[in-house]
This record gives sequence, structure tokens and C-alpha cells, in this order.
Amino acid sequence: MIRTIPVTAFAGQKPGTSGLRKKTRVFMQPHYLECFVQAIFASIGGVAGKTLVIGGDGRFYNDRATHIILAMAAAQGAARAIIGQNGLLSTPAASHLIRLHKTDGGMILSASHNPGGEAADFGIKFNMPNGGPAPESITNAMFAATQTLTSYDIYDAPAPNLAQIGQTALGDMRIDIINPVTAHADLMETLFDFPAIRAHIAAGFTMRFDAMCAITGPYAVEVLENRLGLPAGTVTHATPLPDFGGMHPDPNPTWAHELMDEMMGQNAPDFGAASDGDGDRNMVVGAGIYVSPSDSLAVLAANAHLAPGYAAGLEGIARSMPTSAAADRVARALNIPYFETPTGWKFFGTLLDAGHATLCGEESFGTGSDHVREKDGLWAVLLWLNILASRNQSVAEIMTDHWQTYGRNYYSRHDFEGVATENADALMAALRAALPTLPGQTIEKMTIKSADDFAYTDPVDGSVTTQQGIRILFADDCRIIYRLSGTGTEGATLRVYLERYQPGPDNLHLDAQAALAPIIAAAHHIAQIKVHTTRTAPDVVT
Ligand code: VG1
Ligand code: CO
Repeated sequence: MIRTIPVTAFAGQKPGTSGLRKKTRVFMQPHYLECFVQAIFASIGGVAGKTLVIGGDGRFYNDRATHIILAMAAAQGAARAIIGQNGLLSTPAASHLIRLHKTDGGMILSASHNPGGEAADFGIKFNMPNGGPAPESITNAMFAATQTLTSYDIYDAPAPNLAQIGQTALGDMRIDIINPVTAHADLMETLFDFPAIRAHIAAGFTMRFDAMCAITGPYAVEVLENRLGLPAGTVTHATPLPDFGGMHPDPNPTWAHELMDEMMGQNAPDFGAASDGDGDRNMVVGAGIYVSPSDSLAVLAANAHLAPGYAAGLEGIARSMPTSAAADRVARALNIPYFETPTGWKFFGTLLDAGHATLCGEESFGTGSDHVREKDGLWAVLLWLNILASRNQSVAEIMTDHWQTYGRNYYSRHDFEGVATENADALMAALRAALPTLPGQTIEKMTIKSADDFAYTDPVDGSVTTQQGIRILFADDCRIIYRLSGTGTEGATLRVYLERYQPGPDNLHLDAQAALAPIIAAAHHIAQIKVHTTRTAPDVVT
């Protein structure tokens, strides 16, 4: 039976950098998730006759939310749902399934790198028929719809069993429950030289993969252990848990400290990697050497041709604005175009669809290519493995060679978390107001060349996005960027991005924080961080 439920619209259902993220208990309020799902349906012209991919990263409320979405889709005439067993899918796997089955889009249940559990975070996002996150035009329409909603329709029937792979139905809607891993693992085999990687492993190459009790566990076990022959147990924290076992599944040196300790220790394996809640981020580490995500993008771009899927070369490289310019240097050397977009994977979609870019990356541990329309953690790890096998060199040797060739973009991001929203807003407003007066000023012996608030005109569809971060550029290729996070669920997070270019051949192996010290001091001074936030040091440094 289909029921129409009258509702009063909720305030604040505004999608951020990547979908709607809130405290899990906010989502668990009666009708809260339903209202947002109804708004998604409204923003895409309804779901009648459509096929959707549905899955999530297994965090608390994933199961309940999946049933709600299925019941609403069935009530509103959807033809078919493709769903990962037990409602599980990584973000890149969902993107791939949308493309593989040419569906009308998909829903991903995740708050990504945010912690999970009843007292932590939950989220939902809609991906388009191209497999990529909904662009701003659609997310704006979603938000508008949340404000005018008066009811939603839902199918009143027992929940289907999602544990059983195979076909079932809800009302007239067909449901295909599939193995969440297989299609994505098969795609990886088409892109990378699995025999070469297998041979490298057989010759003694060792690695550790920390899945942080999140969704990548089953994907990494299938590919790294079952298909590539790394020993069982290579993947740790491999079972997705509703609260991620209390881990914070954000693959950076702070939160992936177990992996970092092992990689910096005496008996470090050759290579280490970790991924986030929904499997789209990656951190890579060599024995004794951390690779910054911006450098990782540049190295992958410079060496991608070693993998069969990219043997023909790259069309172009795209990076988010706060990501370091290391990848630009590679693009110039390869004589291919490069693009600088606002933060968030949704801005890469048009470039990938138009064939302007093959590789994309963000400083926030996200790398991906045109094989899907999301960043893809395991993909990045496999491209690294392919490169390590082809070059038969260590991570440290590859990094040294890269910096000697291109110079080094020293880079770091400092996050100030849990800042009162009004204080963070005041800091940004003061910076914006100061923009005209900054050029020409000398701070820490560095002269400001230009200062602006980053705005982006999409070169493919012409859409304009403004206020994407305060940029301060110094002479000598030094840079500071300030922006507020769009993925948090409590207060505000100020992100300060710091960069300094060192051409080499000297000083290529400094500690990044030491190399950036004057820029860090300037960043505190220019934004008056202590005055606005009372903070003198960041909570997380990557
Ligand atoms: C952060 C990152 C951004 C990334 C986004 C989603 O956004 O900075 O680069 O695309 O998270 O990643 P923000 O607005 O908090 O800076 V994920 O893996 O959390 O979907
Ligand atoms: Co993620």
C-alpha cells in the first residue's frame, strides 16, 4: 500500500561540499531523511520508470536508510533498484555501477571521512547518470525543494531481505541485490598490469593496507589478497563496522596513526595505504616516507603511462584550487592542459565527461581518473603499485627522482576544528574586506603579489561558482589559502593551505613544516587566527 505522509519542511537541509551531512540522530528524527530524499527526487524530475543504484559505507543507520529509500522509490514508480548486498557499496563502486548499468543515477549513504555511529555522523548524496556527484544546479534545486515540501509518498510493506544476492521486488519495483565488490574489482583489472604487480609481490614486495573498519575492507581484500596474492592479513581493520570500530576513518597521518607508526618503524613494509569511510580517499606511505596527496597526484600523473589503462597518455590533469601546483608542473612537461577547480569532486565531472582531463586530484587525499566520476582510493593504491612494479624502485627513490626533475612544492594543510561559526565567519569576512589592501604588503620578508576570493567559471558548461576560498599569492611561488569546510557537522572548521616551491637541486628533503615556517607565521598574522578563534595551533596537520 502507498501512503502519503504530510510533513512540515525541515530547515537547514542544504547539501555541502559532498551531499547532506548531519549528526546521525538528526537523520533519525521522524521524516528527516524522507524529506531530503523527496527533495532529491523532486530535483531530478521524479523517479517514475527510473533505475537507481543504492548503497552506503555500512555506518550506523545505513540499513534503515536503505529501506526507507527503497520504499519511497517503489511508491513513486521507480522501475528498478540495484543495490549492494546488505546495502553496502563504496562511493567509487557506486559510481562505476551507475555507469556500467547506464542507470538514472544513484544514492550513496555516507558521511565519508566523518566518524560513524549513533552519536556520530551520517550523510546522503545523489550521483547523476554520468556516475558523478550532483552539480551545483541540482544541489541548489534540492535545497529549494526541501523548503517547500508538504508530503512524501512511501510504500508500506515489509522490508526486503538485502542479505540474499539475487532478484527480489518491492511492489512493482525490481530489486537486484549484487556482490558490492566484483564489478569494481573487474574494472581495476582492466586498468592495471595485475601480472606485473603479482610478479613484484612474488619477488618479495610487501605492503600494509589499513581499511579503518570502513567500506574498503572487502574491496581491498578481494583485489590485494585474493587477486594479487598479497598474504592474508595484509589488509587490516578489514571488516566494515557501524561505528568503524571507534576509528575515525580519515586517512591522514593523524587518524591513520597505526599505519604511520608501522611505516616509520624498523620493520616497515615497502608500501602502506589507508582509505576513508566510503572508500574514495587514499593515503600512501613508503617505508619511512609520507607522500603528500598533492605530490601523489603529480607522481601518478608523471607515471600513469606505465599502467595499461593510461598507456596512451593523459588528455589533461585537473586539481582543486587548494591542491599544490606540483601536478601543473607535470602537465606542462607533458604538454597537456591543466585545470584548477573549486574544492569538491562535483567540479571535475564536466571536464571528465568532455574528455579534457584524465586524472583529477585534491589535497584532501582524493585522486581519481575518468574510469569513474568519483575519487577512488583503491584505484590510486593500484596505480601506485603498478608504478612501483614497473619502475622496480622504492617510494623514496621515486619521490627523490620526482623532486629532482620538477622541483618540490612543499605543502601542508592546517585545520582548526570546532571553531564557533560566528568567529569563523568573522575571520573570513575580515579577510575578504582586507583583500584590496593586501597586494604589495611584505610579511615575514615575503611580498604579497595578489589576493583574491577564488571564483570559477566551468570551461565546459559556463556555470560560475564564487567565494571558493581566499587566495594570497606571494612572489616566489608561495601561497596561502583560507576556506571553511563544507563537510563538518559541528561548528566550523577553518582550513589553511600552505605552499612553497623549491626548485632544487638543493633543499629538496626538508621537513615540510620547517620549510613552510615563514608561510605558517604569515598565515596566522594575515588572518589574525588567534584573535578570531583563540587558537594558536591547528588540530590536524596534513
Ligand atoms: C572535504 C575536502 C574536499 C573533499 C570533500 C569530500 O571538503 O576538503 O577536498 O572533496 O571533503 O570528501 P571540505 O568542504 O570539508 O573541505 V569525502 O571523502 O569526505 O566525500
Ligand atoms: Co570519502
